[in-house]
Amino acid sequence: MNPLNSFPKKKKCILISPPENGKCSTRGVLSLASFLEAAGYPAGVVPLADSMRVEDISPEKIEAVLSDVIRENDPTVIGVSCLTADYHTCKDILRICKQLNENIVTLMGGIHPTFLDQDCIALPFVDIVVRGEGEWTLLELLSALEKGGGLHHINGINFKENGQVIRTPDRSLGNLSELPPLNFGLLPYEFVKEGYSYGMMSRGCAFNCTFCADNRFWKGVRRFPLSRIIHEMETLEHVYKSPMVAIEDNMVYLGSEQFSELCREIKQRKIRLGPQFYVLTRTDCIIDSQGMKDMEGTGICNVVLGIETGSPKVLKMMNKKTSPETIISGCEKLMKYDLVSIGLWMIGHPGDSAEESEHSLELLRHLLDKGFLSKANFSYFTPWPGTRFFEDMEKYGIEILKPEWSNWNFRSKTGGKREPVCQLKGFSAEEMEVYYKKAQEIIDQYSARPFWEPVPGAEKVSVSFETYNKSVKATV
Ligand code: B12
Ligand code: SF4
Repeated sequence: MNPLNSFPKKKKCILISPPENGKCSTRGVLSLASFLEAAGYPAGVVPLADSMRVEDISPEKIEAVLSDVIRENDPTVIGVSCLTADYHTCKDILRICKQLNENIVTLMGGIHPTFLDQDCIALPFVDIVVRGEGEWTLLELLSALEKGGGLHHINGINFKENGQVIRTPDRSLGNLSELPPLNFGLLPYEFVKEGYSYGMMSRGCAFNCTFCADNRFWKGVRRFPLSRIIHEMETLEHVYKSPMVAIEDNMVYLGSEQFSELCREIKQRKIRLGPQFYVLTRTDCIIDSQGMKDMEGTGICNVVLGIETGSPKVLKMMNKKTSPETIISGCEKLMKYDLVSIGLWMIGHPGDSAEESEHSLELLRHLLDKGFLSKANFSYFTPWPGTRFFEDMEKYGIEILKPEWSNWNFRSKTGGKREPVCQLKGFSAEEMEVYYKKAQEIIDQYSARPFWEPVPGAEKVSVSFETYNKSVKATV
């Protein structure tokens, strides 16, 4: 297939990535469209960030893009992929679609509508909500819509019929080996070239941290064949001259046989990766073995670790299954290899307090001082939909301070400045901010800001992966 074939024919199903995603080739919509195309159903992806910056999003700009897309393709269905932070824009997108052509069937899918399906289907301009994994549901849905039959037999959706909302049973997960590698040709060529693309070798997570809904969403871990990510890495490098920037699996077992195999393939095939290439993992998922040595020479240089806190009490509350001791030993293992370790930390999880945050900062200082950790990044706890905290805020003493979903975004809108969206009984937002500031001071004392963070004195610069990408591209 010609990878440069963006929109050569009319696309009956258009999938939209909202502008908040920036110049990121988001895998949700791309996987859906690649699956549909491979099944012979013409599908296209419209990344709205190709036409507007996050700072300039407006209904008028969205309408201008959508009216062109609708005129050129005359689609049957338009779907949008929705996170919590971009829900407001996703609503605008589907409202405008209906205004432009009321016959278009509008779909909302992604993590936010999966957990708040009743809210989303209640919107007058949303026809169908798709819950959970989308590929097989969407294909069945399009085939049913084409045949003009009912939708009752399709699992994993909410739809409207005679003024009633029907919620079909949850769908079981699909067989990942049926999914083709992502077809980046379904995105505009320049978008992929100028933007950034990440890879994934699996779906789901083996852990079940309280603050994260990924396990509830994906229900355990499934792996893709290794050939899939290799194919994507090679396509991005050779066709787009835009090497992959990261592996965004929830957790990768560094040093495992599977990961070593990937490393060996990267070296054997001489695949070039983005200069700040990173993988995400946990401190207890590092296997000190030959596999770790195999990473040498691959171009994987950053390991991002979900550390969260140094407080044993809060780690327990998080069901993180780690302790300060395992965190230290995991970081120590990494130190032996020529890798930059970047710890992600959180302030304000239920159970946290001024006293517990002191323990957290103690561990941070220890890790940085010993050189066990190279960089660190702090964010505030957010009670995401799909977690127990969202479902029962009162029980956990959570008080929401920023009810607007659009504020549930740590980066783009505040130009890098992070603010808590909630506070706890016994740990106020002001106190959290004090600890955030203290953490930042420690980080700066050790020059330990990760590559995507602004340097001190440049706080006004909007920090996003675009900033990262510019710096990456400058060095490619
Ligand atoms: C890469 C990534 C990003 C990328 C791309 C985001 C994106 N929209 O894909 C970028 C850097 C832009 C990003 C930004 C943010 N992210 Co992010 N990100 C991820 C990550 C690590 C992987 C996403 C991914 O590719 N998943 C794999 C694909 C295949 O799954 P999927 O997108 O869910 O799509 C499937 C289904 O949901 C469904 N589906 C999805 N859309 C649609 C649409 C239709 C029509 C249909 C039918 C089906 C359907 O079908 C798809 C295929 O099965 C996830 C964690 C994770 N493991 O999912 C966090 C995650 C999505 N991010 C999260 C967060 C919090 C953020 C930020 C708020 C962080 C910040 N900056 O403050 C921002 C929000 C930006 C915004 N859009 O407003 C949370 C979202 C929580 C929530 N309730 O919204 C997650 C779940 C991490 C977590 N556990 O907390 N992120
Ligand atoms: S926070 Fe990370 S390790 Fe914990 S459940 Fe979520 S993805 Fe898994």
